[in-house]
Amino acid sequence: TQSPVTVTVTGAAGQIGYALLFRIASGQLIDSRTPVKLRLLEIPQAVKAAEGTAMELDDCAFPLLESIEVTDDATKAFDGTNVGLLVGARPRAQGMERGDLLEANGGIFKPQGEALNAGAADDVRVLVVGNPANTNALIAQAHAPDVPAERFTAMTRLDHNRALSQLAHKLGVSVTDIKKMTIWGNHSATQYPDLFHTEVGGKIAAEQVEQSWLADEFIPTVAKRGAAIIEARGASSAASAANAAVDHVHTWVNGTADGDWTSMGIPSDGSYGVPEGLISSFPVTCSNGKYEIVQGLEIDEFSRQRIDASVNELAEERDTVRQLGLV
Ligand code: NAX
Repeated sequence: TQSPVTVTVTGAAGQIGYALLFRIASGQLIDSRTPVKLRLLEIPQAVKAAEGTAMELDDCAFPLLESIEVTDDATKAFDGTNVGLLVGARPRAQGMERGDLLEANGGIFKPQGEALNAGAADDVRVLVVGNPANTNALIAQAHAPDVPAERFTAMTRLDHNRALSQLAHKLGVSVTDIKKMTIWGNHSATQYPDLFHTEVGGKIAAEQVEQSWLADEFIPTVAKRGAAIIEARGASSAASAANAAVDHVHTWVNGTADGDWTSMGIPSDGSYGVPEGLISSFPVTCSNGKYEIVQGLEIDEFSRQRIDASVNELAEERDTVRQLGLV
């Protein structure tokens, strides 16, 4: 039989946690053969709610779910963990400056990085969902010097999936007809969804849409989709975010299809002029449990400006957390 995977979810009592845990427990994160041990990390005030979710997980009698532990202790939560899904974060309160937001999140992601460093399994993979996701991932990574840097990733898969659906609707095709979508940069309003390498029916997507649609509708719709969901639902994206987290880890572990790639926020190796070390979204292929940046793409002036704008924002965030002594 397959040895179990230990999965730690932070912010387990939150709305993404509620949509995510049942997907993981049913075997969708890795595959339908691998048993799962769940660790739910919450702050003390939310432990009771997380225990309620654990009761419901129990009541599903999932064949693959071996155990569930609920804790408010990061050291316990990350001990021996194979997959860390860092969902819990400090939301931006009204009137909060970016520096304050980054500082508040430093108080969460620094100790979680330390706990991962102390106890995580050798093969640990970390996905940061909690915003500002890229820079929170950078903070956690900085406090886990014994974990290879490339194991810290940030989620742009929701943006990627949003871009796939927007393009599919526009062209009247199925999402499965679309290959090689890319999100570049930060998971923020500056992100750049790139259609200049995306293929639909083997032809470049950017050549199948009007330039005005691409620049004035597609890019802003994808970048501002989170706000549109809040406006419509009265609450931020939850099930779609959980779905993207499952997709991200599943692809990382099981690989991308031949002739396709995905988008992941990963530590830059300097490719495409993105300063080394910044956690930025790139086009990546995955195989044998590892990801690799797709190389050799030609970047035109339109794309260059947009990638640079988002990467500059990431560099500013890094400067801010440096000044705060968080990295
Ligand atoms: P909720 O506010 O519903 O849940 C967050 C949970 O995290 C709460 O239960 C809270 O008690 C817990 N928490 C806070 N600090 C913690 C800590 N130190 N340790 C453990 N748990 C802690 O938010 P939810 O809607 O679930 O969203 C979670 C995060 O995902 C937010 O930061 C949100 O901005 C971010 N998102 C990121 C997305 C992405 O694409 N990268 C998209 C969706 C989402 O907006």
